[in-house]
Amino acid sequence: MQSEYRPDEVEAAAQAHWDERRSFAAADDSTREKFYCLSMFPYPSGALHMGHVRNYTIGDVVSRYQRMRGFEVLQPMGWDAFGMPAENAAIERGIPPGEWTEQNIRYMRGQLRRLGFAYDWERELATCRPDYYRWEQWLFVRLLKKGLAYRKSSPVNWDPVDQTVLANEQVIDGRGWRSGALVEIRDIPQWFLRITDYAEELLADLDRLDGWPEQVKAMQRNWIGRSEGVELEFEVPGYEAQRLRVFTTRPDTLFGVTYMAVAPEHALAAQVAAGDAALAAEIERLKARGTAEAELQTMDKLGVDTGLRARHPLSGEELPVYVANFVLMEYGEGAIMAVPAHDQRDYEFARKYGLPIRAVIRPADFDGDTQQLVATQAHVEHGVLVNSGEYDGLESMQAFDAIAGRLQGLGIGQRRVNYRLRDWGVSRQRYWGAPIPVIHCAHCGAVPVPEGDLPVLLPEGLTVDATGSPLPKLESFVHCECPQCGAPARRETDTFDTFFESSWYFARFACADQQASMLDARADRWMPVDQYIGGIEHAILHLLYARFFTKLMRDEGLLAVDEPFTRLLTQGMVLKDGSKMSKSKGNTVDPQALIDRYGADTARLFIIFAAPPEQSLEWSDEGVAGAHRFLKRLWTLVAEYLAWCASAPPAAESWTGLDAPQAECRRAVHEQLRQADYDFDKGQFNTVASAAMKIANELGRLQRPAADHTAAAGYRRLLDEALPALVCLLAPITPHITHALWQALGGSGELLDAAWPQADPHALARDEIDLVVQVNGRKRASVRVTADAPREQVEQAALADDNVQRAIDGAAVKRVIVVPGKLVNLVV
Ligand code: ANZ
Ligand code: ZN
Repeated sequence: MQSEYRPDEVEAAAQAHWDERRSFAAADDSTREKFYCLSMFPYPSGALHMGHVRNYTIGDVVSRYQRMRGFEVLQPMGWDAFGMPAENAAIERGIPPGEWTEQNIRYMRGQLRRLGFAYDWERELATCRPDYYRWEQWLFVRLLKKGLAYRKSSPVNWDPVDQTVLANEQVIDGRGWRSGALVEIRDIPQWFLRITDYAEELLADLDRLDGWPEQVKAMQRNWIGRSEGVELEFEVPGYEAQRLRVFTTRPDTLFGVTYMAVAPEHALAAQVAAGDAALAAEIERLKARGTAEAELQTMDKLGVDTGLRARHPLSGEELPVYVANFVLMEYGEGAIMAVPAHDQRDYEFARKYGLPIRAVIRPADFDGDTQQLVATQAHVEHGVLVNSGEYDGLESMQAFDAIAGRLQGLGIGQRRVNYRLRDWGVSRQRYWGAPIPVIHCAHCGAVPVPEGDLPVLLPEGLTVDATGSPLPKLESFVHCECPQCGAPARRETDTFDTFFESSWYFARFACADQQASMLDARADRWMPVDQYIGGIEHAILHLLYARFFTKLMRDEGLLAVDEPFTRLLTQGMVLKDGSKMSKSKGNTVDPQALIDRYGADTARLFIIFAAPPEQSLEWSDEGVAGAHRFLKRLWTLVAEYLAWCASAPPAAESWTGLDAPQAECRRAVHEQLRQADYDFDKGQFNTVASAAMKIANELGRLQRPAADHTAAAGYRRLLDEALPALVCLLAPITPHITHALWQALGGSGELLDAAWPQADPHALARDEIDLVVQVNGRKRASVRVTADAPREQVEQAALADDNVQRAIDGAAVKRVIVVPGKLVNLVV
């Protein structure tokens, strides 16, 4: 073996070796238990960034480890290849999005290969290819027929200068990112998936995901937002429907209602607008609010009085009815009973428009002036009812039941569960996505494309400009025949939200070559993913949609599992100088430069060693250099040992052939092996790396005897065991150098399939141990005895101690209790 560590040669040789043997092709029919390890696939943006490298290194370490533990491992990789950046690049550079994307895939695939990730490249997929997206078109058609997909009008951001729809992230401070024009909100018909039908199951099944971080489950619960409340009706004379229906989670505050409010899109608003042009204009203005959730929380609460009056169902009081921008049409009933004393939004609105604020809830331990409680803000906590007639003195929860029951009895209220979760709008007015397989016919309406006509191919090679998708302008794409009546018709030109693609790719990897169906039996062999790894930024939408699709596919009979990901690891950020590495901050480190300089193993080792996977990792050039120095030392340790072996005697025949320092060294090695095994199972890969470093240090520190010295045989026995164990321990983290060292050490078979090293309990046993000596239960001394000393010997040693003798003070010892390995208690 070469005396110098040359990473580029070592890494190229290892990779060639694996390629030749198809080492990472997962066998669908293996008799071994399966382990499916998946890292979130990347968007082919151009080049890997450090966050990718971290994500994929963690995934690779898990995969290689599970393989050494005897599993048949599947670790695939692919490309989340539709999306806006490709369109932007096309606009800026005049390259068709498909070309740009494929070019990036080629480069990034090369980078991933260079990093030595154990991917089954035979299953590689790119979501922009028809053999992938055709199946989501197929599924969509099935969902349409089941009523799980539907069309309705919904607001989008409209750029009046570029004449195009903008995504939320393209709206900056209310203006189009490119044109700078004030963005308008327009309602256009769009396609939706009925994820709300699955809200209950999506919520309930979170409780079964023991392998998910609590934080992620909490975010999902919150997003689904189940609330229990009451749906009730207020009489509104003069309103065509006569009754205004609202949803409230706080019927206990019913006597605190001082006004009503409806969304600007509500039928009541439309009615009053129809008869009053000035009012209509104001209501129109109230509609102009962003489609982004965060904005709704912080925006100014604005509204207008409709002139209509509602009647309070219990007190009979008259309440003004407003149109307000903070009431959402999509939630509950699109209308609210406003309780400004106990709801902060209602409070701000009431202050602004001079509406009364009436406290009806007080804290249980409060007997002052309740109106004082709401002098500066709403009092939102539960409490005890006041100013509420016969309900005074009840606790909020009791009052909830009592008032809900009363309303139900009057036939105007109903208990109801509501979800914050909205149906998923999957239409995007963009080019670089999967065409939505629908044809619009003047006679038949929206007709699904017949299964036999799928896929609807996305026309490639089109030039793109800032005016949005070229599809609606492409006559050859748009013009078609109605599949039902044969009349000339128009093809849908919206494409799917790119979350569509990432919602099922994990299942497709099981059978990526299947041309006849979306999934096949292999999906049941591999699913669920045993370990999923990715960024916390996907904690809500991607994971929710993936869970939803899994249930959709199950209900289509395509998949047997209820949940896609058994265990989830969300890796921490990569920081530099304390802040997240990002292009905008200009503090990135290019992984390619790192690999070019030090090789893949150094990059991998640094990333694993520098922090536990879930925590953020602070970049350190010093740390990288340190990782590299360690690998060089490791290489030298093995090279020098092998050179020494050439003239050394055979290894000692048993462990008794080790001298004292050697035996102590062996014990230290095995203690680290035990620790590493424990840590690896808990995902603490950083301490596995440090255990390996400690082992190397122990071995390096030990005196290497001259080949003709009596200690040589013991030394050889020690290193013949310890070096291969060390190599195995590091194999998942630094697979290339360990591959070379394993071969040099004459390891049998492939290192990839070598058994994960286990500590030998015999090696861990200490020769001598310290025992506590108690007299009548009080500690008096500690004595050193051999680990396997018989009882009499332990007794003798205890009695021989001066402190013990003093404590006994000449009394007769009545009883001796020995707890092996721990203590001796003398009872006098
Ligand atoms: C009266 C009330 C009093 C309310 C109070 C809250 C506190 P969650 O918990 O998220 O389900 N609400 C209902 N529909 C709405 C809509 N379309 N747009 C905006 N707000 C709406 O929230 C339910 C509460 O949000 C409901 O209970 C209602 O205000 C409001 F002290 O009714 B509440
Ligand atoms: Zn037709």
